[in-house]
Amino acid sequence: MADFKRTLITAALPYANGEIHLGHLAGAYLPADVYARFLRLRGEDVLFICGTDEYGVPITLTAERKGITPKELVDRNYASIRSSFEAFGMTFDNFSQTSRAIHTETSQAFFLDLHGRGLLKQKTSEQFYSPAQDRFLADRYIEGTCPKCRKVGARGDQCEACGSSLNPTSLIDPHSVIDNSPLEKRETVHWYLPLDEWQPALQEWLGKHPDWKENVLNYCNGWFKDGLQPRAATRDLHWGVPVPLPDHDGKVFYVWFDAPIGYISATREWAIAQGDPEAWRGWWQSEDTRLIHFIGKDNIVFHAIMFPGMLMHHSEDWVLPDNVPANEFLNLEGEKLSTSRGYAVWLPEYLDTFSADTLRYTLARTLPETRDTDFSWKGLQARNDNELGNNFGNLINRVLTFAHKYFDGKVPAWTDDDLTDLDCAALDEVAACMDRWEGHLATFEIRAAVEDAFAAGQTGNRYFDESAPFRTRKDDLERCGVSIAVALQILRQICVMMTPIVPFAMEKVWGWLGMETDLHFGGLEEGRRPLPAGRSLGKQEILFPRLEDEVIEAQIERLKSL
Ligand code: B3M
Ligand code: ZN
Repeated sequence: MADFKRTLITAALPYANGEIHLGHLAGAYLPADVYARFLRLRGEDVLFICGTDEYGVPITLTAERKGITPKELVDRNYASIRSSFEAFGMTFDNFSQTSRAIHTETSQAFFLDLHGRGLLKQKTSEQFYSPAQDRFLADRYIEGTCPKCRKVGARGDQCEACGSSLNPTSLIDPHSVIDNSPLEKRETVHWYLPLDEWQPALQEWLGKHPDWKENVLNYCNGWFKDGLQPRAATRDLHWGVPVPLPDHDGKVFYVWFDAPIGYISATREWAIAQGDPEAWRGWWQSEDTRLIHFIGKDNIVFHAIMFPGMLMHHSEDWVLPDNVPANEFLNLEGEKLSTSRGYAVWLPEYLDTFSADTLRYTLARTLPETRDTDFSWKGLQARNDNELGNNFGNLINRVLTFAHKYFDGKVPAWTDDDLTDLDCAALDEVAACMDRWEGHLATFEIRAAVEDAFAAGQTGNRYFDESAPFRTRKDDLERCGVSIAVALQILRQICVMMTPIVPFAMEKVWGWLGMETDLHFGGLEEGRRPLPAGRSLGKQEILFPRLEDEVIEAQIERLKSL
């Protein structure tokens, strides 16, 4: 890997058509946030960018249904998504919207750069148009009579009755699913990204990234094998970034053309807010910047193929993604999530009753890093009670309680010479866990990193039992003090390891340990060093209260009723 000075992290822009659910969190947002927090702990220069993706047909339909404008809808959803992300502990440096002027300007300039150099293909085709609604319709909004089995109600892409896959222009009596209005064929012109022509360059570039996750490389190689097809960059629609060419009223960018450019717009917006409008270039146009896109698997083609192709063929030199650590899907109680039937756990509702840390921990333990995984409420309860509570919470509680009760709430006096084999073995083991933890996070293996932290917690608890300060305090208070000092050092390392996972709780622990460095910026270094004797410790409280069966059962029942 080349040397780099800074890391630009992006998380997929959530579509502003509804709330965030656990599938989104497990796919992109939690891993991105854990990684960003990890790099900041190491003292690295990080910029973490996100925002809502606000254009496209589904948004216009939801807005119509609610009797509001698309802009009103996305502004509402933006505010709600932003606040639940914040309560979940996401640490974006900027969370923007693609409906803002800066994005219109940025994406139009990008389009004009490609278009002005003749790189976009212009093609005329026939598409269905609703005169009543004055709009062109995408295939999935077209219905008609099946030309094969003559049943009514066949979709533009498929007839459910006979199973034939259809082309919308072959439907008899085509009409709009939205309002039943009759449709007519009209000619329309569009611009396409020539991904077919870009394939060799993309393949060569991807060939230089054998280190990417296997699932991501497999998807990409599959598309290459089938041969990339040109992809539309524009649409006939009124809600979107207008195509910046004369005589093209009613044409906007295809949402997947403008959305990735949203990462750039959001970085520009951040730079302006910093009072240094050109600062975005250091993140996008500099050789020593690393770009990492966190996404779910359904977005791979756009981030690993389409957007890099766009960046590569722009006239300026852009940073290309250094990695695209995409996750697979999270299922819910053994079933696929379905937003259309409401089969999901929504973040704002979750946060009404439960803690962000418990969810972050549970998801981090079950992230679909290499294959689809399952979230269950019983699993969450067990992770909270048995792991957060009994392993981490217990260690934190017993060590601090002891220090307050017998050592005046201070780190007991100790020197290196006081350390026994048992002490050294425990410290070495935890240091080894921490090295593994660091290696795992650096390669996006978050589940494994949490296991390392968990193992350190087990080591800490075992050490406490074996060094038995509850016995030595009666006949050898000095030895007892050394054990507590060692246990406190273990605690501090665990606190660092757990910070990206359960940041709300660990911030408290860091305070109780009386740390000097900001835990979130550069705390890793301090966390590795022994705690100075005599430091005053804060009074602890319960960090991970147990979850009652009733509240868990209620959630399970809710899902069953859907
Ligand atoms: N809005 C995610 C989705 O709705 C999509 C991500 C855009 S990232 C540039 O599937
Ligand atoms: Zn049919």
